Amino acid sequence: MTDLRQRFQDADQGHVFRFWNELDPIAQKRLEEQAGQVDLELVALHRSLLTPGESPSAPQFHPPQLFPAQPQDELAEHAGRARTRGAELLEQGKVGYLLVAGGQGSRLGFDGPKGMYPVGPVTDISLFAWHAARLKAAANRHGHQAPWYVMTSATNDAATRAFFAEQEYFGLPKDKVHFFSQAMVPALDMEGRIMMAQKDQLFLAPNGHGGTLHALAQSGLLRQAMNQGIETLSYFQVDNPLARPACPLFLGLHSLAGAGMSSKVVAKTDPGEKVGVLGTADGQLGCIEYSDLPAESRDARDENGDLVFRAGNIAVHALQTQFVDQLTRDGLDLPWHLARKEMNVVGDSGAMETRPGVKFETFIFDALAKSPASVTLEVERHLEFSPVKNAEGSDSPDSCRKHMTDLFAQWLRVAQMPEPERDGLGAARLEIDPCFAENETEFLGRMPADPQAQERGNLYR
Ligand code: UD2
Repeated sequence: MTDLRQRFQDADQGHVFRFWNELDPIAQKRLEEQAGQVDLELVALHRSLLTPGESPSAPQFHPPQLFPAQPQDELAEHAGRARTRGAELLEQGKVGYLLVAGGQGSRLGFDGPKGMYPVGPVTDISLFAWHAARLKAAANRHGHQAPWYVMTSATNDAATRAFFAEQEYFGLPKDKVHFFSQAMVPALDMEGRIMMAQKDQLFLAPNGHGGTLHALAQSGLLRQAMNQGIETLSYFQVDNPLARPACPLFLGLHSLAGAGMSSKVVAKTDPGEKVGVLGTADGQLGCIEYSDLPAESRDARDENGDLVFRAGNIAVHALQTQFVDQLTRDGLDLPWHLARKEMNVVGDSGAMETRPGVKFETFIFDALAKSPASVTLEVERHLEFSPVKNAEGSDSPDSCRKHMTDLFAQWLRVAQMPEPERDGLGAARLEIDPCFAENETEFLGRMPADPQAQERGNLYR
């Protein structure tokens, strides 16, 4: 303890123990354990980032080469080959699924892991259950149940594991679901001092989805996956129930290109939409923050009238296990991003107060710059992207239910089935289990040969 205190003192973080004498032995132990895990060198690095250095000259941005959503001619032929290749990878057990669910979901205002949020318009099943249903559907289709790696963080790990256990792993084999937890890093005040959430607790926050790679390697799961012959990790976010992690086209394109990391994007149609876009900055592929893109680039259109910088990041990636192994072997070096926020912390007097502070995160898409080759596949937004992020408005449960309704209603229309009535927000009690059908073609294929519309209607769930 003396040694620990000394190290904090030397790092100018001794204030962390300022309430020590008020704490009971259990609280003292808790604080000691938490402090013992802090990487003070990293904290010093974070502190140095609070003082902005010389601002680098504005980088040259260029749009990435896109594989189009509607390929023609040779590209259509290539897409055909890619689909076959992707399906082979899935059948041969060379793909593992990687879900990131370590975030705090504070914008949604839901008390619990975001993956527990009910999104099924009829069944109210959770985001986790939706994803699980897709993975089950993929296993049925490709004859192989791939492992599912679920990243949590200290804020939601226990609750996530308990939910999966309580829900019996949503019908997936328990031994195919693996949890691992990302690291937490202390938030700092504007002077670079570690903030306290309680007198016996540091203010810790997950280290960003860039932390996935290191956490996966450290947990031993990366090695395990490689030993099992898994070559590609299909990465997706918990907040998007339309994500399709078992996409033969994407996996196949990625594989045929010999890429280390690839991405799916959707076309941004409104220049003002606040999403990052994929592009190159000084020749390196990455995600350019909305705020970093100069107005003339943001609004620029090509000869077809499409936005030049339209590759909206939906945070769906394919990553080679070999690539992740190489990246993490010598310590992964992703840039740190700073998020300035108002935080509820213990002040010097010991009372709770709201103070400005900074959280530190790395982002997975910064690994794109390190990939020797990469595919950027444009997909249709209404088919693959409707995240649940905010409590209301855009990217909310309401907008997601509406988008799900639009999608499923479209399949009903093509099958000449009656559509259920919509509510004032455009959503309906309409839900199609991914295990029944994941797309329009599959849906039509599953319809009885000679049904009356009414009978078909009975298939609603
Ligand atoms: C992210 C992307 C944005 C766009 C959008 C698509 C960033 C900075 N921006 O925006 O460009 O692609 O997603 O939906 O990523 N997570 C963790 N651990 C963490 C932080 C996040 O697991 O430490 C997970 C989180 O559970 C969620 C996902 O990453 O599934 C996205 O996190 P977010 O909500 O902070 O990202 P957002 O919406 O700002």
